[in-house]
Amino acid sequence: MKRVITYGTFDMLHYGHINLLRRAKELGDYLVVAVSTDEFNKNSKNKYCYFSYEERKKMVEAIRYVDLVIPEENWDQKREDIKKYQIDTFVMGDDWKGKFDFLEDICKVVYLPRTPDISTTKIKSDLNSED
Ligand code: C2G
Repeated sequence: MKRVITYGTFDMLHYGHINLLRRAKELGDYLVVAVSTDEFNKNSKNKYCYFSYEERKKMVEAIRYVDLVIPEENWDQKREDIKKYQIDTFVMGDDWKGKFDFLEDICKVVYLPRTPDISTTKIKSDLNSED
């Protein structure tokens, strides 16, 4: 059983997120997704989410590629998560390329090309410009 993990905010879920999760799942048999909590977003990522952690968790859990959703509460839990969930492959979009290479001593680190022309920020700005 090959186990994969990825991390994200997944606010205003869109097809870029789905593409990432689909490809992450293709790298193994079991996909763990760590969704950032509201506190982590506010205190460390300086991100305001439209949907709460509980709402974002529910949506990610509903995705067919996802087997388990866990909370991402800080930047430093990845190594512990990889050991706890016996992860073989750590996956992120390539906007994070190189940022997690330090995990290569305990698992495979894969950066996947981002889906172009879609982001939560773009959705918000496009909606604002319609007003
Ligand atoms: N993503 C993508 N294509 C897009 C938008 C996002 O492939 N058009 C990917 C990102 O690269 C990331 C995942 O989808 O791997 C989730 O994106 P975000 O919710 O924006 O995640 P982020 O806020 O970058 O949080 O510790 C890591 C952080 O939690 C990542």
